[in-house]
Amino acid sequence: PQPFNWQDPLGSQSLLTEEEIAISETAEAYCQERMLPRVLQAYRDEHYDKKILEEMGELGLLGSTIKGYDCAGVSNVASGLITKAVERVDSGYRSGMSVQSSLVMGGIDEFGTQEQKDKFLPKMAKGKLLGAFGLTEPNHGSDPGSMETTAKPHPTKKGYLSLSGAKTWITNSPIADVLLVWAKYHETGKIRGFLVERSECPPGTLETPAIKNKNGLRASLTGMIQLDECPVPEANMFPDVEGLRGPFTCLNSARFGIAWGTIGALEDCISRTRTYALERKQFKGNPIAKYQLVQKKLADATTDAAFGTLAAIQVGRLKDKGEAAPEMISMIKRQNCDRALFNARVLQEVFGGNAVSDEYGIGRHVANLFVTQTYEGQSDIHSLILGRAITGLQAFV
Ligand code: TGC
Ligand code: FAD
Repeated sequence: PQPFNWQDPLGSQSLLTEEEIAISETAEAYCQERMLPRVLQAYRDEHYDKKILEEMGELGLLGSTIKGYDCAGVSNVASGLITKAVERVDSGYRSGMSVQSSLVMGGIDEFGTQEQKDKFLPKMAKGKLLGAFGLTEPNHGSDPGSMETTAKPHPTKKGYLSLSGAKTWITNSPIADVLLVWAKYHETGKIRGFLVERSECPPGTLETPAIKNKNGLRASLTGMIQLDECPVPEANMFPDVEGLRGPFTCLNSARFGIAWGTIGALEDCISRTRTYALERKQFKGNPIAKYQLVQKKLADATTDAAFGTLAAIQVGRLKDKGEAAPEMISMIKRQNCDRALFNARVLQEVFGGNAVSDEYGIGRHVANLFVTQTYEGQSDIHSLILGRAITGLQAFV
């Protein structure tokens, strides 16, 4: 038998192709060598270095599953491995990448016109053009179907629509060049997607103030999108998709990514805790790693990380074949976020008073993982999505 490897307890590596292993190694090396040294200060300063997206673009890590348009066209499992490498460093860095890759580039690739794809995707793949995804509103988070943002004919500009409304808690909005805004279209009252280009918006029609003083995800930028009769060319609307199917299709990919990423964050917590517990001595010079209660915490967390990885690989393989039901993605998003948060909180205890120091990294992951459990569908909402699929009964309303 294989010797037990605490870093890959169930041998998930044996399920990967050579190409996937090579991509994972490239992503892990970049993240550990170039991202990790920056994260502590960035988190303290609530700063997001947008050069990170350019660096990721140079390595072909953005929009990685998209075929053509200077994107790598790799498998969903490979993209999951990239996401895991990034979130091993910080959920905020993964957030910036998820929005760019899954939510905006993914949306354009799936629903955009040929002109929209040609115009935006190659520059976004290189991280030269940054995206944001505006679905959540101040009064409508879990229930985006009730959104109030509207797209009406522009009163003075022919061939333009006028977008009005407010989006909140939007990752990357303060720095985004292209904002994918979901709004209700005047002719049908149905939700449609609009590509709002910051450089084309007259002064006062688009504001994207930052939301400051967050106690999680501080290495990621979050803000609002305020639209006041903002003129957007009709050509910037997604041509065919209407209703919530548009944003939720983008969310299927982003939620899949979070299911991978949170396991990366959890693995980092396990590794940091193991190192600390082997070094820290209490009671007659014993390392605290020798005590049964500490070992149980590591055993629980390592088991959840291993199970979470296998589930994510399985859904990734089905996604490549076009066979992944959205409920499968809800299941792994909910489970991996919940177990990562639960275990990270428990492992934090092993650090004693040092858990309070940001130098140890574990508190940052705990604060971040609370956010991952909340955005892209809070865990209880995913319970209701699963409950509906299991019973056939709708519990939301
Ligand atoms: P419901 O009746 O369930 O569905 C309405 C229409 O949408 C279709 N649909 C889907 N299509 C594709 N994929 C999915 N996963 C889909 N889920 C639903 C559905 O077929 C239907 O289509 P049609 O053609 O019949 O109209 O809609 P509902 O209003 O009852 O939905 C309820 C609920 C709770 C499931 C939904 O609203 C929900 O998931 N709420 C959570 C909201 C959410 O996830 N927001 C995310 C905002 S973006 C974000 O957080 C980014 S963070 C990024 C980062 O920084 O990493
Ligand atoms: P609410 O919908 O008010 O929910 C509050 C609580 O009530 C939750 O626990 C929820 O589960 C529960 N609840 C609600 N309805 C029900 C029900 N029917 N039954 C049982 N429980 C219920 N959004 C974007 O569009 N784009 C982004 O880029 C983006 N980035 C984000 C970045 C950060 C840092 C954060 C914090 C959020 C981001 N969001 C983004 C928004 C995020 O998706 C929402 O916060 C999330 O969907 C929850 O909505 P809400 O905050 O309005 O909570």
